[in-house]
Amino acid sequence: MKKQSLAMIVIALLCILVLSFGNSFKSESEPVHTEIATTNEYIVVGFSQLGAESDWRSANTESMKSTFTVENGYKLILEDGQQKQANQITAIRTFIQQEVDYIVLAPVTETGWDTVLQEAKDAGIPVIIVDRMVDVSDEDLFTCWVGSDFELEGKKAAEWLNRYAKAKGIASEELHIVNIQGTIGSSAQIGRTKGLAETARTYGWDLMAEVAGDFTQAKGKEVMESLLRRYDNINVVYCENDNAACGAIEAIEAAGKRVGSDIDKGEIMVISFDGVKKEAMNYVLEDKISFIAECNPLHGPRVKAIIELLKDGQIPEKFSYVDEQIFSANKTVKEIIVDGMAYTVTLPEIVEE
Ligand code: GYE
Repeated sequence: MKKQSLAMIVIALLCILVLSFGNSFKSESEPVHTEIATTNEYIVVGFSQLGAESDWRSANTESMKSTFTVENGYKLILEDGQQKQANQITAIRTFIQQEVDYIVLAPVTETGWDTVLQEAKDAGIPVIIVDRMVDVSDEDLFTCWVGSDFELEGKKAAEWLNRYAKAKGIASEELHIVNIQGTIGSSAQIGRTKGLAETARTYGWDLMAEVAGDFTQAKGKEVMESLLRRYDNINVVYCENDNAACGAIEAIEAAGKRVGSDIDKGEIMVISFDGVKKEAMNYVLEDKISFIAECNPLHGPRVKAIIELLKDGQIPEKFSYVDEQIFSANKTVKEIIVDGMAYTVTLPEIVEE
């Protein structure tokens, strides 16, 4: 009897041993288990990009893609909102269902985010806003924001124009300006429009029209064509990004007019933003675009640094602004001062692709 029960215990122990070995072999060889194990090793980032309207946007998407790679320990889920807020809201809801670790949002316009951001907050997922801002009732609805000071960019462009006109002896009321705006309601549009409008008011410039150009080349061209039909005295075109500027230049040249800084000799001056599109940078070197206020799209590493802080349990700055330069090939103005800060005019650096 004693011998029998001892044998049974030994057999039982052997069974347990074999089973547990079997299991550990299984978890190494079965693909399902391996996948679950490896997914947990990555930080999953859901990025709702607003669209693909410009060269700036493409560079921004690329920066995120090349930063949040598997080699860097990330799994990036990228959703293109195609310029529609509704698509971006759907993307965020999907990220919540997928239980991503972080949500990154580049919002198309500022308002209308409260509900979906509350949903992300309730799910305990940090939301990092990038590029444009959100205008929400409670800033605790997002973790932090990183991007550019768009109003400052606008003020830089307007102040450069002021200095240029003064140096050339062009009277304020002789500046007949049209503004080809970006996507209406986006931070980049709101800030750049404000920067120009306020400076125009201060100096008494003739700001004749503000028309939406959607940050695209096609719309920039179309809007410029109609502005040229409406006004025969335009001498400054303020374009809220490089793509719209390139479109406007097409329209101006097609109408048989010349672009350039010599507005006292009948040229139409083009002012722009970004400094990303190669064609626009070359136009600066040719003085077809007189001035560009830089807007830096390379936010990938900045967002990664924020995620690393959060991972370590640290609190990132709520708002981080990127330092930016000003570009012109015209030698009339060498430096401008805006909000007490000096900015030196430089030539854009053209990086070969
Ligand atoms: O200037 C424009 C883009 O929000 C800063 O959006 C961004 C703007 C950028 O389409 O080219």
